[in-house]
Amino acid sequence: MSQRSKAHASPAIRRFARELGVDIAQVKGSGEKGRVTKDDVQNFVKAALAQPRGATGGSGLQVLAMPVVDFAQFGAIETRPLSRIQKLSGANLHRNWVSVPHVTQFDEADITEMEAFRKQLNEEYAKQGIKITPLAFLLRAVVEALQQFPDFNASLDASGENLILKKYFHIGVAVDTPDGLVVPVLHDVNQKGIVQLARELGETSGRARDKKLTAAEMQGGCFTISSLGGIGGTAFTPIINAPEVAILGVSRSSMKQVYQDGAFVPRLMLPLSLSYDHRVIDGASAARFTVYLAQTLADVRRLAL
Ligand code: CAO
Repeated sequence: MSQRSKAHASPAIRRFARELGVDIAQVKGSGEKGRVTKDDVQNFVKAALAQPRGATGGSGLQVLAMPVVDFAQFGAIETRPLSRIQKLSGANLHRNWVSVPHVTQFDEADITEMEAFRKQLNEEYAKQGIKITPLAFLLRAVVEALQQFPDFNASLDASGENLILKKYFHIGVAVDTPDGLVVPVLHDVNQKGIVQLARELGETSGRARDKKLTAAEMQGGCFTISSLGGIGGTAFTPIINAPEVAILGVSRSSMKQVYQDGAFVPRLMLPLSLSYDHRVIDGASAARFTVYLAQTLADVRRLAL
């Protein structure tokens, strides 16, 4: 006799259990002669949901439940709700972190010449109120690299079996605002020069901080740049803005002794941290991408080509 037929339950209760994905044979009946009632099925589901998940295999992500701690027992506390942006971006970041196999490739670009040129441009355009930061150069250089390595300008389709290669170059830029992180998208970066990009960057990040971005301004990105260079740090591991397949983290440039032509020379080095989706991009491609990007930044004349 099968387990299923052993359980005493009416057809309606069996159907109810089936709808909830409950194996009725596992439910202990509290009714007459051990009959399974609706309450028994509901209690079974409640108990299953309340159970801490162990590493029991299966396809789902099964982790221990987070302990509930009364922090007040250890000292004074204050409770502050997360902002709307934090809740929204937190859910996306969590999904991306657990569902995309991330690897981060680190490199450094020699931006000594680029900085000299940037400072010169900055002086020239200050009168027009345009501030040219390294990010404007990075946007252009990233597009050069995306054109050279099209797999980075792509997304997996819903089946996960095809790569959709994009022929447009819209780049998201992570902007830190008092309410949390937002990622406006600069469109058609391949068609814009450094000065125009600097202007757009200033306007867009200002609008982001004033909470004036529209939903459309945050859509359509192919690749994201997260620059913490204005703040500090030497490297970090950014989370991919899926379904994009890579993100570039930029840290603060610093003067370093670099061995060149038989001597140590002081050079301004910019740290790059490229996180990529290892289902789509392999390590060798990521290393080639960052090497190419660093070469492009080292010789910004290439951007004019
Ligand atoms: N190395 C050294 N200096 C740098 C630099 C770098 N990599 N990048 C920027 N700077 C300098 C700029 O030149 C500027 O210098 P001056 O004030 O002397 O001219 C200063 O740092 C401040 O730059 P900025 O931050 O105003 O401008 P930006 O174009 O570099 O960045 C923006 C704009 C909007 C991206 C930035 O303000 C921001 O919000 N960054 C945070 C992004 C973030 O939070 N990422 C994390 C995501 S993961 O959680």
